[in-house]
Amino acid sequence: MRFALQLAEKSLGQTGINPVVGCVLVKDGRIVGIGTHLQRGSHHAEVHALQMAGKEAEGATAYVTLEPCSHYGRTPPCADRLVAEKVKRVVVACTDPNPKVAGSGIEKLRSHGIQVDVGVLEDEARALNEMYNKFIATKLPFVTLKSATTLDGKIASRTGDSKWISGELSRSRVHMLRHRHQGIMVGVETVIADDPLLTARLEVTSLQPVRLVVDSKLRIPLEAQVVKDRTTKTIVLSTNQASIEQILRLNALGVEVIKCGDGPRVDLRKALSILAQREIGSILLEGGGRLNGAMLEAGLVDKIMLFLAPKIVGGANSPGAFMFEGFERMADAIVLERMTMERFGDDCCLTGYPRLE
Ligand code: AOF
Ligand code: ZN
Repeated sequence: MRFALQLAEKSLGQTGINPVVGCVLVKDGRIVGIGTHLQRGSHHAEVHALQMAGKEAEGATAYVTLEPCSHYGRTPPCADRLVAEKVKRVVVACTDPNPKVAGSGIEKLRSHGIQVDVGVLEDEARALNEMYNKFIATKLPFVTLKSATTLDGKIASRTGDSKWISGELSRSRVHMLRHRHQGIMVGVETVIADDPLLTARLEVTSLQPVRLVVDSKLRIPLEAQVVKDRTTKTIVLSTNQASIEQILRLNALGVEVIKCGDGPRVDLRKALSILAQREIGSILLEGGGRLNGAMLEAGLVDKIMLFLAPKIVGGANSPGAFMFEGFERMADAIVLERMTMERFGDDCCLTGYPRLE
């Protein structure tokens, strides 16, 4: 199962709104087939492993990181295929939260006399699909807020200088994070201040997430890199008050504008729900402080990754990573759970999950 989880992990970022899944087939003490789900619409993990095993699948044990599916989606049910290939036993890490599956895959296998054991390395398997789990259950994208700050919580100096806060190792980690999300979101102030490219730049060519800019008044400069660069698509999230002339100018440059709500500000929940309908199931939120604050206040942030650089820049008005009105009482503060810490050179990365009441 550990090996199956490793296989699944390698596909993070390339299955879209589908889960990552790994499968290992074992017979008479030997691995006879392995598989991982590589892309939405192509074979599920079990099918790859069964095809590799051929005749050896009969009587084998399948280790699968997610309950085999029982429904016709873009591909036929894996449970049927495991039955047809006469697999003897199936070991499952965790059940599939997809309402179309939700235990029925396991039931189907058992009803055909296959021994099924559930719950091996369950926590690891669930954590691996945290984005999928949220999306399939809520039809909202999973949002990871990533920020790099000084020890005093600043994302720029008092003059607005921000290059660079974190070190090279942290920054290359961020490109992997970009690869693993379907969208990268920033506020228009970040585009105006930093003119970022917002692409995933790894040592090898990688998939590119969609760029999402929250911009209620369509202030985005037409010469911004996210407008001019063609590496990936850019979507601007605005409001019904957006000027039609500016929308047409952006459209002419290949940028789509989506109106999210009638108010003076972008309705962030509505924006996320529209993006989910377009099959964007995961978003890396990269600031700035005001958008981070608004997303947090709206309860739309699922995970926070804070890269802390060993620097203190000071400045009473230097921008912070989380800017919102704030709470009167400490007892009302947003609390993070399941905190972990990693090191990237001299930077620390703190990861946690805001407790959603
Ligand atoms: C499995 N093994 O490797 C995966 C599963 O549209 P489809 O056919 O790709 O189906 C997608 C659904 O199938 C997805 O929401 C989840 O319930 C399940 N994914 N199941 O047995 C796999 N990727
Ligand atoms: Zn399947």
